[in-house]
Amino acid sequence: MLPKRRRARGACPGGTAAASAPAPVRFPDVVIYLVEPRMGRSRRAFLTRLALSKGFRVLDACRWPSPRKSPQGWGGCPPMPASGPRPSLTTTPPSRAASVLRALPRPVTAHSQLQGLPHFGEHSSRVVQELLEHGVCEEVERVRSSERFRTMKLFTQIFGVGVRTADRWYQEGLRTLDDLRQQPRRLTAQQRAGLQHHQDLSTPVQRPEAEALQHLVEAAVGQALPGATVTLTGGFRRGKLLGHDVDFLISHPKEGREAGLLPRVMHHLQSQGLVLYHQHQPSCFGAPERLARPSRSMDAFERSLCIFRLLQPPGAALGGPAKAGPAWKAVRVDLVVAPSSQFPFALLGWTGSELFERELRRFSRKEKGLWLSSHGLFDPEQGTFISAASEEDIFRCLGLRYLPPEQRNA
Ligand code: DCP
Ligand code: MG
Repeated sequence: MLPKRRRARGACPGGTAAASAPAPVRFPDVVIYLVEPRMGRSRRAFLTRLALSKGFRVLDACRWPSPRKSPQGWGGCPPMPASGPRPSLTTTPPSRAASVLRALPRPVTAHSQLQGLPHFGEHSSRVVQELLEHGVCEEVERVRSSERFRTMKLFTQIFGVGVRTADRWYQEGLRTLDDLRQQPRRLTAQQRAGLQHHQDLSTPVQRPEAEALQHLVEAAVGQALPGATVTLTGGFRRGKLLGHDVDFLISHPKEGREAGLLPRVMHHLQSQGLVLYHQHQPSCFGAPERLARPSRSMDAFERSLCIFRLLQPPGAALGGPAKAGPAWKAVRVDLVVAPSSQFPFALLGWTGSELFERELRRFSRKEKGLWLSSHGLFDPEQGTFISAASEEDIFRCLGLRYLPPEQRNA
């Protein structure tokens, strides 16, 4: 047995057997989950290899996803409006079990399908049973209709409002958007913009809209610096049809050429009247190893958090054909700039999903002793970064089979 760290580095770039091309899928209707929570990595890798070699599909070589943090606990406020394909159970069961449900490839239609799934205790099972039998669960409905849940949900959907701010406002007795509008001085510029365009911003962005925005951003970036690249990331890269915003990663193949690019891009976009609001955040690179720290929740890339004014095609007004609706729609857009050496890590990090990233980083840290972030893969024992030229390379470095973006919708 090699010590943990040598084995981890030995996995790159050749990869382990688990990373080599799997045999053709012979049983497409069968998915194998390795659910033993304390299974060692060698045993899991062995079982994964075995299943793949026999032609089975294995959902994920990582562990089961852990729940999203929610200060409200069971029935707490979802951080983002739900969109995209989901299990047919649309209410919120207890949170660890909810993560498992979200990771299933198919809707749950019978209670027996829960057998053997982790984190399904007596309580979660009862909730699911009630939902399957009656279509509703009394406990879920009680939470969903509670004043606190509804207020937290309303407030956290506003651009620039997180759970802590929403909670503070709730404690102070604020309940409605009008309550907030009456107190503009306590709002940040971002929150004011969020409130101003709240109706549009709480309408999901559709894929054609994301593609139209991609063309606009590409044109502006091309004008500002020929050769610079624009990549659609976030949920739309994972194949989602709807999103709460549109995320782009901007880079240039030659390291350093991206410096100073974003303000020029914003200038081009603004001069065409496409920007309703934007907040520029310069990069905040400190000591390199600090960027890789597992505790870091946010990366240090330069970015612009924007609200775009997206012209709507004729007849596509939100108000419907009978009404003279707005000819444009406000859409949230994030533009993030990454130097080319960090691009594969930034792409992986910004493709998400958030839960997938969290689990991948946890796997990297716990199983490989390496710190993964949107900036790189850091070996804390050696004090060095492990370079990678692509997302595939990063998966190989971690000894994992490559998962295309569409399979990262945890
Ligand atoms: N991300 C990040 N740092 C941030 C914001 C996001 O690393 N400050 C990552 C986490 C997400 C991905 O980027 O996985 C995209 O973030 P979004 O919040 O836009 O989430 P999605 O695009 O996955 O979903 P949605 O459809 O709601 O936009
Ligand atoms: Mg997004």
